[in-house]
Amino acid sequence: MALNVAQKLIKEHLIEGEMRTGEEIGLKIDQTLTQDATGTLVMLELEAMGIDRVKTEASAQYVDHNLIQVDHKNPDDHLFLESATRRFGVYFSKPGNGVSHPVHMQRIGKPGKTMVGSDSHTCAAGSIGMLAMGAGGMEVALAMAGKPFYVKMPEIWGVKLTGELPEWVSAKDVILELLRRHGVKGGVGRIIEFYGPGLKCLGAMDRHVIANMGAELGATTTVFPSDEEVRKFFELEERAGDWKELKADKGATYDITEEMDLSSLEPLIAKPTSPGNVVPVREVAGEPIYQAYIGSSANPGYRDFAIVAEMVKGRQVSSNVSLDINPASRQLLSDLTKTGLLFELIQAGGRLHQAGCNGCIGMGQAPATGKNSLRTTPRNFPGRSGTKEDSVFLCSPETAAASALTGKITDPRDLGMDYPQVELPEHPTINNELLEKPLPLEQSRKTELVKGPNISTIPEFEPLPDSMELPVIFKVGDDISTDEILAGGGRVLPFRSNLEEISKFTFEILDDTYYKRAMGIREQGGHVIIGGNNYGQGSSREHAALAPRYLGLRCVIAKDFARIHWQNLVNFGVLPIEFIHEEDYEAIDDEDTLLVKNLHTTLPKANEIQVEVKGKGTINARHSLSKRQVEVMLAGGLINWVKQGEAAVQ
Ligand code: MIC
Repeated sequence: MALNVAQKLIKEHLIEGEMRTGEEIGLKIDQTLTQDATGTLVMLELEAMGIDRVKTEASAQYVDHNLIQVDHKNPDDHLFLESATRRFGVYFSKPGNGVSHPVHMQRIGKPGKTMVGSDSHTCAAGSIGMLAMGAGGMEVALAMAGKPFYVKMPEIWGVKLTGELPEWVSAKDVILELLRRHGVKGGVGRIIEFYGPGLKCLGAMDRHVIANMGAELGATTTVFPSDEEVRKFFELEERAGDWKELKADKGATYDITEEMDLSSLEPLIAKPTSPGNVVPVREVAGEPIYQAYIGSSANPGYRDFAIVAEMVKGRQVSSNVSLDINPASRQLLSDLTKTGLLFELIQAGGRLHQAGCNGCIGMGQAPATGKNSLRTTPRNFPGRSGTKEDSVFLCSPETAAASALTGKITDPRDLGMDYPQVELPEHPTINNELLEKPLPLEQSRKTELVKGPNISTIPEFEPLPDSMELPVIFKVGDDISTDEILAGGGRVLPFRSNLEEISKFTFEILDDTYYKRAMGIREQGGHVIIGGNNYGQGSSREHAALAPRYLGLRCVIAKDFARIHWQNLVNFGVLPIEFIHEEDYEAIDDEDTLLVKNLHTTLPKANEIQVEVKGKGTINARHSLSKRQVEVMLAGGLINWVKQGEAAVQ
C-alpha cells in the first residue's frame, strides 16, 4: 500500500495498537526535548520513578524560557537541570544557547525519527521529516524511560502546496492562511502533512515556521517530507551524514485533502486575542502600534531577522515604536553579527535581547496598557504578553518591520521598497560549547542532583473515589487557553518547580478568587469546572492540570478538550468528560453541585456517564479514555499507575 510521510513514520514506530483513526496507538520514541519551564518537573518525575539513565537515542534539555534572573529561583532551576541532565544522560543546552525548537532542529533532530517534547511547539521538528509531538512532562519522562508514547491515531490531512510565494509574503503567511481557513480547532485529531510542487520555495527553516504553528490549529503534529531542501539544510549545518530522504510513496493518499496556491496569498495578521483571528493586513492597516517584536520559535531563521535588517537598513524606526529583537539562538546572533546585519538592526533603533523565548511567554517586553504590539510569535492569548489588557497581533517579519518603520500597521507591499533578497551565510557559526553532551554512565551515576530552596517535590494524589459530589466553582466559555488557566510571564514562571506557590496563580487572569474558593473546599472533596469548546488549548504545561488538581479539581466537564491538556488532566487524575448534548452546558450554573456515582464500575465498561445536577435532574455525558487511561484515572494519575505497575512486576 502506498503510504504518505506521516503513515510511514507511524508504521515504523508502532509498538501497540493499530493505525485506525481515533484508536489509541503506542509509539516508540527516539528523541525527547524538554525546556526549563516544564523540564524541572520532568526531571523530578524521572527521580520519582527511580530512573538511572534515559533510554532514548537522544534526549535534550534546553534552558530558554526562564532566563531573567531577578532572584535565586530561575538560576537555581538552571543548575538543578544541569545536574539532572548529567545524572540521567541528557544533552544540556545552556542559558544563552537559544530556543529549543530551532536549536534541536539544527543540532540533534533527524529525519525519520520520532520525538516527544514537553512543549507544544515540539511539532516544529516536522519541518525535517520527524514525527514530533508536544506532550505533558509526565509523558515525556516516560518516553525518556523507554516507554511508548500513547496518542489517538490521527487523521492525516494532506495540504497540497502549489505556485510560489509572491514578494512580501513568507512562511508565516502560509500558516496564518491555514488558521484563517480553519481556526484554532481546525487541526484537532489530525496530522497536517504538506506536499506538492509549492514546497520547492520553502527552505527547511521556512517549514519550521509552518510546522511550529500547527500547534495553533490544535493539530497532533505537522510533517513535511525530507527532501532536497532538507538535505541542503543538513549540509549547511555540517551534519550531512544525519540526513536521509523521506518522501510519500507514489499514489499515497490522505484522509482529507486541501490545496493552497501560494501565489494567491497576501500578507496576513492574527488580531487579538487568538491566533485564529486572521485577516489580511490591509484590513487593519493604519492602526497605530507601540511595539514590533521579532523572534521566537515561530520565526527563528536567519532569513527572518535578515529580512528585517535589510528593510530597516539606513532608516530609523518610527519614534513611537519599540523594535524588539529576540535572536532565536546564539548561532543566529553570531551569524547576524558576522554579516553586519545586527549593526543595521541596532542602528535603526532595535533593542537587542538575549537568545531565548523571552517576551513570547511574557518573560520581559510586556507592552504598555492598551497599546498594539505586533509580534512574529506564535500566540496572542489574552494576557500572555504579561500585560493584562493586552492587544497583540501576530504577523510575518516583513509586516512587523514595515509597521515599525511607519509606526502603524502596514502592509509591507505598500512601503514602495524593493523586496530585499536574503542570502543565507555560507558557513553558519556552529559552536557546540553551550550544548553539553551526556556524561558517560560511570560519571553520571556519581552525579548528585542540585536542588535549590525553590524546588519542591510532587505530592502524592489519592486514587479516584467511586463517587464524587462536587460543587461547580467555575464555569468558563470556549477556547480557554492554558495561559488563562495558569499564566506564564515573569511573575509566575519562576515557580514552575514549586507547586504550592504556582497554584496561587491558577485562573488568576479570569477570576482572582478561584484560588481561595478552591482551597476553601479542598479538604471537603474538591470541585468541578465546566468548560466550553476546545478547553485547554495552547501550551503543554502540565502545571495547568497539576495546579488545579492540587487545589482539589477532580473533574472537568466541557464541550470538548484540546489534546495535550486533556492528556495532562488524565495524567494527574482529573476526570475529563464531555457533554453529549451541548445544551446541557447552559443548564449548569456556577452554584450547582454535581454527583457522579459508581465510577469504578462504569468507567471501564462504558463511555457514557450519568451526571446528576442536584435539584435539577440528570444529564448524560461521556468520556473518551482508552482502556489504559481508565486504569490511570482509577489509580489517581500516571505516577500512581506506573508505581502500581512496578509493584505488580515485583
Ligand atoms: C508556549 O509557547 O506556550 C510555551 C511556553 O512554550 C509552552 C510551554 C510552557 O508553558 O512552558 C508550550 O508551548 O507548551
